[in-house]
Amino acid sequence: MKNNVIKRVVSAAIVGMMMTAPATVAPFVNTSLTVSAEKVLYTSPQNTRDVGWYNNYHHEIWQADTPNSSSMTLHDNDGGFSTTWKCGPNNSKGNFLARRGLFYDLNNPKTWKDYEGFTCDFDCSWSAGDSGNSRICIYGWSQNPLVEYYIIEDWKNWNPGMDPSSNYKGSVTIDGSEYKVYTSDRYSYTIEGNKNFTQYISVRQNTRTSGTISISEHFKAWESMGMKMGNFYEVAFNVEGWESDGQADVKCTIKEGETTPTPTPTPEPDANGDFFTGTFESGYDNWEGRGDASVALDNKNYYSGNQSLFVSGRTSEWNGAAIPLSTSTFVPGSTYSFSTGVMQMSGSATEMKLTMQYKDSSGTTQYDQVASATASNGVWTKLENKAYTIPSGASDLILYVEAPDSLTDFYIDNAAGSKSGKASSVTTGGGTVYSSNPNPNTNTYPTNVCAESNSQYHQIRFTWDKVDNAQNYGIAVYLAGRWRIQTQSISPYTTSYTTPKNLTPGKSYKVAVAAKVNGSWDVANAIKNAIVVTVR
Ligand SMILES: [Ca+2]
Repeated sequence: MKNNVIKRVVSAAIVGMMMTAPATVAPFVNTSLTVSAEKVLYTSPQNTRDVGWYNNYHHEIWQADTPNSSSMTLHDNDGGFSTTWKCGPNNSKGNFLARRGLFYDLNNPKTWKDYEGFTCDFDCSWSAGDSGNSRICIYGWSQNPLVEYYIIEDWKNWNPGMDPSSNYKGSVTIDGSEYKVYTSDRYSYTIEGNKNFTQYISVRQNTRTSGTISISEHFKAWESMGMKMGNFYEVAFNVEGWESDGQADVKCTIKEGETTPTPTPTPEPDANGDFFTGTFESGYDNWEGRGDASVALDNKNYYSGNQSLFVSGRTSEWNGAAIPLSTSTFVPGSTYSFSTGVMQMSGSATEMKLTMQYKDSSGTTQYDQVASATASNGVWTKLENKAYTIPSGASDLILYVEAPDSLTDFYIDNAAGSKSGKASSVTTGGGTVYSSNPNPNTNTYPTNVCAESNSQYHQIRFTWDKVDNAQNYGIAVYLAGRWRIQTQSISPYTTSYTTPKNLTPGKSYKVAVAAKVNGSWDVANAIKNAIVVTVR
């Protein structure tokens, strides 16, 4: 009687998987596995299942609709097993399942909460052919309500979340990855006979073949989504194939009474709140050319320090400068600040953009805008997004700078990936641009000072050439044997000064224009360049 019940469990699982599974594609070449263990189980068309207890773990191997044989070898030193299955392609509807774990049987008065948590440490090396589909997962049942559940860690070709009849319930982050959660209502064989029941399914987005599965964290998440778990029947590590051939060797320990393991420490930013910075003072800082573009260090244009990264040779708008990012540092679903200074000298303004390239959970490459700004010609410009969330399920992250409307060369400096909320060190308009500042260290006073006297208003307007890095300009007048400051608060963005009206016509003045650079006034050179002007 009990055997019949268990067979129905297996059948229900497989029926669920069969409904929308893809067709057979190609054969699979099997290879052998070597493990040491004491108990070996076989299935064949004449003997389709074997079930029982061994070393306090409950196991089952089962096959259907295949002319071939499969095997399951129970590890002696842990709760794992190895298995080799052949149930496809063969023009069959072959199904296979091998599982081993903790078994509590029907009408167990306890729920999962009474066991104070379940975890599974596992390490599974496995492969499966291109035909059919296959998966490795935590699997089990509970009653009241009647639920068949899956926590799928890795899969090939298809998973139940792809079934159009499944209901997407949301996502949850457990054990360092997003899991997408589905339910699926079914009518089939169950542990209680032919009945309506519901499948609960968590599908890991960053699939893996080893680690610790916080099983009861899924139960908790499911219940928070309204997916109730009742009387606890079973929890097992399961290897499944549908019209597939494959092999697996899983080292596995399922623990009762354990909750979430110690979480893997998330990398912390440095004392400045940065995970990476691109200063280009001593190298490329992991940035590289993207597409046909190449990168080089430049010591004439820079936002800070003495160098920037020069990007040239772009043949498409998406070419630029790129840096690969690790998902263990930039965790999908978490939020960070990304920024850089950019500068281009195409002769006109153009849009500059910071973009995240990534693969989504289905393996499709996506491009997500992080920040964008119009960069004026020859002006260091800030690209910044202080709260950018890495898309959930993303992998293969690449952050890059592009000019979507121009093939211009450009420069980047002060690039940073930082904790969420951190502001860029770049201020648009700052930094050093070579073309307008050929000799920044000696140009500390205005040259080409000119004066124009207005005879209607009896006032004088002074003009001069711009001093790069000027913080202020000032005007001094030589009166009664000494220089007197007229003003020292003229904006560095202005290169002219107009006196008050109604000065005395015919009177002459000696006037000097000075600049404040790096906190000091170069008065001596200003006086050397003083001019004499007469009021009209
Ligand atoms: Ca720099």
